[in-house]
Amino acid sequence: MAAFPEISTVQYEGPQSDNPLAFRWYNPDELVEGKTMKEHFRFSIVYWHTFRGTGSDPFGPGTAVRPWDDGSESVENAQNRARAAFELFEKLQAPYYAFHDRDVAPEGASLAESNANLDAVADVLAEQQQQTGVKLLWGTANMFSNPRFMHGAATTCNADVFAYAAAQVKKAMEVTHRLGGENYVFWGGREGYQNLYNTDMKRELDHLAKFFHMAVDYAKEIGFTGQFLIEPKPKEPTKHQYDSDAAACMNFLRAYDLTDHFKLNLETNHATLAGHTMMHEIDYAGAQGALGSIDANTGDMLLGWDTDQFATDYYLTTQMMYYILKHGGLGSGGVNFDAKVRRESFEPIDLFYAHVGSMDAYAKGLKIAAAIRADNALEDFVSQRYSSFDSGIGAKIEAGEVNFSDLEKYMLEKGEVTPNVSGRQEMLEAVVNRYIDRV
Ligand code: XLS
Ligand code: NI
Ligand code: NI
Repeated sequence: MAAFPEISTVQYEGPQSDNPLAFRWYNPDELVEGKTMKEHFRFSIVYWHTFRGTGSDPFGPGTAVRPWDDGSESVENAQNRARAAFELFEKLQAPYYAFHDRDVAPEGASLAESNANLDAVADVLAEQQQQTGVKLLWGTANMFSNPRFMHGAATTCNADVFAYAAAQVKKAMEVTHRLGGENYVFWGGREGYQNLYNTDMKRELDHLAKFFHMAVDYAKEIGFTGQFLIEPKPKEPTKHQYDSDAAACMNFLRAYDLTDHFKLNLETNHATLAGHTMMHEIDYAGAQGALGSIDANTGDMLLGWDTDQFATDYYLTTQMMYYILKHGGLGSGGVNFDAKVRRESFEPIDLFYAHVGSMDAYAKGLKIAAAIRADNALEDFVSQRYSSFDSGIGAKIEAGEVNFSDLEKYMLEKGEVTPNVSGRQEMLEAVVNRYIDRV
């Protein structure tokens, strides 16, 4: 029985369409900078919000109506849910999906039972992937919901919990590998602390690095060649998360000799929680050769938490796509909708409106970004702005040919600096508007 009987596969109808269940901008086969939109985005739907989210909040229970789900924690219900999920992935023309182990299959009374449940649901996932051609962007392990992880997983104070987490990741990696997952993600749900009085931060960071090295070793052992990704987030649920932003992650990876094995999975709402723009995070990761994938969502600037909303703002999607293009794209990553419908949007069809609207916003953002790039409308300005480093003393500084004494001598002779060039921020902001108008 179909889970979404009233919905047929969403099609591209073009910008003039008034149909909220049609794409106006996302045209999978359309070429942008020599690649199809499908290849640029590698859109992915998340299992947790879309199929396990109920709309509950601290003030009330779930509101979501999900007729295909009997609400039980049985393996059978999990398998039926998987079938409904693939129907949605297919109808949205999403080529990928992503899951946590505990979203797809119920946790059992023991580790052995949980593993068996996961295998039983993975059978259906494999069968559905086969039938629909939808692929796994990444898998991950939920090591933050169960009370055993209250002090963290790899950064816990309890060695048994560390061992449990290792066993859980081992299994999640095996299932991800079995399903052909192209990446494996670590988001450190409770890898952080609430209060330093009770915390040995150095020891926790050392343990986290040990854990990641064990994951790298195990990938080799089983022949998993997918990309490992760390997902930065500065807070929530803990007050201080260790993987707070792209820069902190890179510093950690470098300090513990892990940069060859990990890239970053950047999330828009996490960037804003860290006090950054998403384009900042993308450009920083890209500059470090570590742009892996993105969790596409947005926060609400009037609320201070991870609201995980679907992004529809063209400025945001333009900025993101501009810097993704600048760094050569997302490689084995994708645009993964780590986003949930609002509690009031409780009907199944809202899941479609949400994804269609945001896929379109990214598609339009891509086209705007490509148009800006085609004219070098920002790039020319930026290279001109730094042109004093192209020749003369600037070129010598970049080439490492001069030291402090040389520069002192140069300046004593010259006496004063050549006047600065204007930053022209206001003009450039209007330039971006011009391209938003035109596309
Ligand atoms: C939570 C994270 C989480 C990860 C996967 O804020 O975004 O959903 O993406 O564990
Ligand atoms: Ni995320
Ligand atoms: Ni998040």
